[in-house]
Amino acid sequence: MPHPAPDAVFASKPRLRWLEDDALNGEPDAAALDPELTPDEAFFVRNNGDMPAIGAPEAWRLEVTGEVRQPLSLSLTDLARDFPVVDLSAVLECAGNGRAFLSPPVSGAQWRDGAVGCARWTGVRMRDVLQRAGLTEAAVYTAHHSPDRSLTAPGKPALSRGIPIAKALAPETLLAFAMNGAPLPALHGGPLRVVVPGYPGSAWQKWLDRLEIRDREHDGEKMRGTDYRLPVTPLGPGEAVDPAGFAVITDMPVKSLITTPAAGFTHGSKAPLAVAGWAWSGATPVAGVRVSADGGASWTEANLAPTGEPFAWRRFSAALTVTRGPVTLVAVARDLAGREQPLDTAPWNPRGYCNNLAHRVAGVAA
Ligand SMILES: Nc1nc2c(c(=O)[nH]1)N[C@H]1C(S)=C(S)[C@@H](COP(=O)(O)O)O[C@H]1N2
Ligand SMILES: [Mo]
Repeated sequence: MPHPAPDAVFASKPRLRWLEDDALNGEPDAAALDPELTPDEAFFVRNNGDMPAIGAPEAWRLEVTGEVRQPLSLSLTDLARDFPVVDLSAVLECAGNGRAFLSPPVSGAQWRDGAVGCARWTGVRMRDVLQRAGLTEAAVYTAHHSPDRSLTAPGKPALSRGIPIAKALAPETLLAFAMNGAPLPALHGGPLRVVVPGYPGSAWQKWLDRLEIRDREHDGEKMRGTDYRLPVTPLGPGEAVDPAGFAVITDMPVKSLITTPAAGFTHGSKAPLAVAGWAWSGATPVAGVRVSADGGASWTEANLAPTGEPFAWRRFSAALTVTRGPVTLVAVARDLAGREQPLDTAPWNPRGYCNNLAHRVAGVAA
């Protein structure tokens, strides 16, 4: 596992399991995601390339270029002084979360359930910065640039993604410099990253040093071919892959995670078993969650916390009667459009994105 991170990096993330990968990629167990705001020590890390050398935050500049009337060059102090500073809670999930459960297997980082977290993000609205710069008539898409470099193609950017201009102007899209009330850690893109609630993690560019506005869909690193794209009409394993039939992922599916009890639990009393976790989705809000303690043979509608912030995850909970012996807990969330998590079969696509297969947790009732 030859990633080059110093010991202090690993020490700062005691809850992560590190993936077999040249880049630094780690995820926690589901049980570590039980707090409403995921603590830094349990927040997954996904790097496509190297960890860039970041100098003093005071020296950081954000350039705003491309289809704007007035290019800008802003320090972090300028950002916080010239624009309203806002806070919001939002789920950040890697599009590849759950890839390890696909059958047949798909190459790429073998995430299980943990490439997701919910944090409080503080920053300024991308919209406010773009309004200051003034968009030209031609502006249709953003392009996010950062100094991290590919580990396989020396000198090339590791990742340069973008979003449609309408999402760039949405009130929830931020340029964030703090996470859970602390300065944004370097592992999470400090000193400045993009926050795009509802979009896959790939859109949340870390170490943002240039925000470019383009007159067409961005074609930067990992925006092309099948990268972070889904086939418009479903493709089965072994079917011919034509990237022309793929579209950029701009929404995340409804999903849930059981965070209590932990996998391998023993429930030693006659009392009902307390089951709880989180439900989230992209643009379409969560409508409800049902849970089962017998692997899906019978179901109970869970209590769902009232809608709070639109892109934060919502607590579900239930007290389930269990019979002695092995217990398999299952949770299935659904959204307001009536879409439900698949119960048995992970949705397959050539790159293994957006797997929202129902989460199962096994234990024993003694
Ligand atoms: N500059 C840069 N930004 C990036 C990435 C990257 O490799 N480089 N990875 C993206 C992907 S694929 C994800 S899922 C999220 C992960 O954010 P995290 O490491 O803070 O959890 O960052 C995104 N932003
Ligand atoms: Mo990702």
